[in-house]
Amino acid sequence: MSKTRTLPITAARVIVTCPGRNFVTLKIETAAGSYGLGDATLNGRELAVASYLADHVAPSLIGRDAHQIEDIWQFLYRGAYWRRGPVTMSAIAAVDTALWDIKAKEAGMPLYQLLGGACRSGVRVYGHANGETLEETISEARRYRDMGYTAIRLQSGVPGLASTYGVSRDKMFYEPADGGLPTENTWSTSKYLAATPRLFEAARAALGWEIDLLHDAHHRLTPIEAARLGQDLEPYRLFWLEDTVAADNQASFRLIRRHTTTPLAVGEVFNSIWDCKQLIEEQLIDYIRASVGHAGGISHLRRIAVLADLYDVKTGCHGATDLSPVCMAAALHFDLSMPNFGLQEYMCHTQETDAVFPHAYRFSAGSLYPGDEPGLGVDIDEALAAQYPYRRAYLPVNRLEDGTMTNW
Ligand code: CS2
Ligand code: MG
Repeated sequence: MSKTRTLPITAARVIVTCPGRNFVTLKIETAAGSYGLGDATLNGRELAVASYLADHVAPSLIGRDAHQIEDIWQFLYRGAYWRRGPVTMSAIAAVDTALWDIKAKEAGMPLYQLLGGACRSGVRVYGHANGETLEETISEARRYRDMGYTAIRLQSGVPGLASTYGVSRDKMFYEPADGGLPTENTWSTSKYLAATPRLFEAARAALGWEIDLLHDAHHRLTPIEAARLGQDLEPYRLFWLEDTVAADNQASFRLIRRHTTTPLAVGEVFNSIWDCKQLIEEQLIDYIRASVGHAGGISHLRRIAVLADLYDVKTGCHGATDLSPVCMAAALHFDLSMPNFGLQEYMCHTQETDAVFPHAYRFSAGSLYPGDEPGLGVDIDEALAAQYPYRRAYLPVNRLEDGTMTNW
C-alpha cells in the first residue's frame, strides 16, 4: 500500500505587520520547500496570539508531519490544557489553515477541491454601506448596488449620538480599531431603536425589494429589545439581523426567537462549537458567523458547519478588514465547499494590505471567486511586510449616557 511520504515541518514563523492596521500571519515551512499561511489576527490583542504561537506553539511543531492536520489540531487543543478562548483558538486556527494550505499545494489543487469540490460557482458576498445620516447611508447603498453587490449591510449614524458602530469616514474600508488606547463611545439604545426601523423603511422605499439588506446591532441590546427590533424590522424583510445581544447566554435567543421572524445571525466572536451548539440545535439562529480565523481553522469550522446543516442553519462567515486576505482566501475555499453556505461578509482591504498579501481571489457581479491556484491562492510579501512595524491599536469601548459600561 503506497504510504504518503512524511512532510516534516522545519519552521513556523510569526510575521506581524501593520499596512494601515495590524495583521499576524503564521508561515509554516516544510522539508520539501513548501510553505503554508494562516491568519492569526485578533483585533486589539494581536501580540497575545503572536506570542502564543511563537513562544508556545512553534517549538512543538518542528519535526511533526505537516500532513497530519487533524492530529496536530488535537495535539494543540487537548495539549493546551487551558482550552478554548479567542487567543488559543486563533492560534490553532492559524496552524490549521497553514497546514491545509500546504496539503493542497502538495496535492497541486486549490483548497476547495481538497475539501470536496465546489458546491456552487462563486461565493456571494455582502458589502457595507454606511453613513452619518439616513440619506448618506442610502446613497452609499445605491453605490454598492451599482458596484454589483446583491446584498448590502446598512449601518447609519443615530441622531443624538456622536458616533456608533459601523459608520466610518472612509466608505470602502471600515476599521474600528482607532487608537493607542481604547477610545470611549457613548451609546443610547432608545435613540438607536427609534432610528433603525426608519432607516430600513426609507431603504426599502429607495432601493426596492430585489436587494438583500442586512444590519448589525453589534451586541448592544437586551433580549426583549432585540425582540422588539426584530419585530419592527419584519416589514422590511432583512436577510439577517446580526449580533443583537452578547451571546454569552445562548438560551437568551429563545426569547428573541419567540417574538420575531426576522432572521438572526451571530457568532463572529465565537471560537468553538461549544459557543453555538445550543443555538444551532434549538434552531435559535439562522446564520452562524464563526470564522476560519477565530474558530479553530478550517478543520473546526467544518465541524460547526456540519452540525449547523443538520438544523437548517447556514454559514455567514465574518469577513471584516481585521481578518487578513489569508483568512478571506481560506473562507472562500471553505464557503465554496460547504452545502449550507449562506453569505460571506466582504469588507475590502486597502491597496497597501493587498500589496502585502497578494491573492488570487477576485470580486465580480456580487460574488468572490477564490481562483484555482494550488492551496489558498494567497501569499505574503515578507520584505514589504517588514516595512510596516506593529502599531498598538484598540477597539473602542462603549458607555451608556449615564457612564455605565456596556458592549461596544
Ligand atoms: C463587525 C466587525 O464585520 C462585522 O460584522 O462586527 O466590524 C467587528 O466589529 C470587527 O471585526 C471587530 O474587530
Ligand atoms: Mg458583526
